[in-house]
Amino acid sequence: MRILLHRADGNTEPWVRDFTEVLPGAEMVVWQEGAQEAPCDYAVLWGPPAALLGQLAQVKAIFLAGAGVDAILKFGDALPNVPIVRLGDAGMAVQMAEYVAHAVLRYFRRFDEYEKQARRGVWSPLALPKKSEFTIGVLGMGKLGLRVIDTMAHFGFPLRGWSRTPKQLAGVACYSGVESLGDFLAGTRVLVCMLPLTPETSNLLDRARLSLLPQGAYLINVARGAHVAEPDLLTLIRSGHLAGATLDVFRNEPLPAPHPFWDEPRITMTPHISALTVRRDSVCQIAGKINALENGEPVADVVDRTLGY
Ligand code: NDP
Ligand code: OXD
Repeated sequence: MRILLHRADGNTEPWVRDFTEVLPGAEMVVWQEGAQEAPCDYAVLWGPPAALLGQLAQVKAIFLAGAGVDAILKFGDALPNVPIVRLGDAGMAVQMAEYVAHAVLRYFRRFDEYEKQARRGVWSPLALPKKSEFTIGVLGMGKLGLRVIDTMAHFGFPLRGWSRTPKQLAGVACYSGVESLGDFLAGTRVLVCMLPLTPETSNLLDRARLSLLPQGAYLINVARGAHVAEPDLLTLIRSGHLAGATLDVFRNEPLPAPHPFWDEPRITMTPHISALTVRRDSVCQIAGKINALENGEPVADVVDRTLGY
């Protein structure tokens, strides 16, 4: 069995090593532009260039070494008509829970303000917001969103979640469909975006939608930069309608040097690290799915190209 491997970061060597250990019968082929390779049975890709698509003609399935699928579905009909399989959790959900819990608690417990006070030598306890009014609203109740909801439930915050299809979850107010988004936002104090990027969710959080959040609301975006209209977010923070944001993802990554976010102290930024790919877990998951496909068995996390996730 031949497996084509590509990673946009070029760090293929440890992946080849892990795949060779986990799937000893497989021959790993690292994609190189211009090289004429014999056909491969499967491909494992992250951020492939268009030039690689020709090498996919005979693959039986494409595996993505990540959870988001926007970077592959953008190739549309140029992709072969084979299953595209993404990572399902594979060690990312717990990281998302850590990241979101940290950001929520920092805002809720006013640690930013204590840090500023400490710099000025000020010793002054601050009042806590009412927890019963501090509702966390999670956009996207999938593999990662559900783990975040479960984690935040332990802290006793009121919780709500928004998804495409209706859900029922004990202790969580569940909303579904675009017609319910206004109500969902109106009662959300901390909005956590954990949606896939699709034609329906692109630019979802624009000025009109963000304005539906109550005064003093806070945004955490760990999904994709294109969910948020960046100038609108900045306007609403500067006007005081929103208290601030923690952003892990941006329209252009790395965030370019002359970008107004760099100068806005109410925006906390991280370089797309909220959930890093855990290589060994990912290799084991993909290898398990390759074995299942070879045995004619179904696999989880197959992307629905029509829905875009
Ligand atoms: P899932 O596919 O498991 O979950 C997606 C959720 O979004 C589902 O609940 C789905 O609804 C909901 N959804 C999709 N479209 C809509 C819509 N139009 N309206 C309302 N809800 C919608 O994805 P994951 O949880 O695994 O991952 C989510 C995203 O997180 C990824 O797509 C990726 O972009 C991002 N990510 C970011 C990382 C980072 O480091 N910053 C790392 C990993 C992922 P339903 O349940 O009804 O289908
Ligand atoms: C992913 C990501 O989608 O790293 O897995 O953003």
